[in-house]
Amino acid sequence: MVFVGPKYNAVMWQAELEIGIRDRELSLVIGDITKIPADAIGNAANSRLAGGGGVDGAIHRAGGPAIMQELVQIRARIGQCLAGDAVATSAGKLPAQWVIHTVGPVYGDGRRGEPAALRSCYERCLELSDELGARTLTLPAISTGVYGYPMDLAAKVAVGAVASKLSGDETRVKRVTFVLFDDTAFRVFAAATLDIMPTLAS
Ligand code: AR6
Repeated sequence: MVFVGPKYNAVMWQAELEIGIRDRELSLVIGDITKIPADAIGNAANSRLAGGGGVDGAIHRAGGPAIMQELVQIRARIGQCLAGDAVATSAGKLPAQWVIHTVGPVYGDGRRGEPAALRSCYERCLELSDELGARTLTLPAISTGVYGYPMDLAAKVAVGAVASKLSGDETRVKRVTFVLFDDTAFRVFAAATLDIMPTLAS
């Protein structure tokens, strides 16, 4: 499928969607985030930065113990990482230079600040990427697993936050890729992306 309009263009294959925003790119793929090379990889962590299951477990398993050693030092310094914030470590054996560990909100009823905290996760990942000098960033669907954020609501927040950063003047990140774990998540994120495209700067 090819979409072309005065303000945007996009190409969608069966399991990949790319859209251009200014001279940058936002893309979606289905896959395992630990296998896809990028300058920085986003991780859906917990506030104790203690590792866990889901994408966090996969990142620590694939990256090796160096990542946790750095997190222990960060924890000693800052105590905990609050929902909506993020910290960065090196990436161990992952095909990346850095892992950006962000803490998504646990979803309650959606009226306890969850959307703002989730949006902040993505914004902080972009901001830390800029501080580190990362030009490419992969991101999972934060909070949509153990933390229970409904995928359709999370997709709107995630895509909106990242597209808005890529539309702005501040970031030097060139490509952000959402790595979705299955076909359903991909379709939901693709729908959210296509929904906001008409509002984006070319
Ligand atoms: N690559 C890409 N996406 C993945 C992968 C992977 N390898 N593995 C899972 N996902 P979750 P959360 C998807 O539970 O909801 C941990 O224990 C998954 O299908 O990993 O933010 C932490 O330590 C889902 O769509 O993160 C925290 O305690 C998405 O990643 C807690 O879970 C996020 O699911 C964080 O919960």
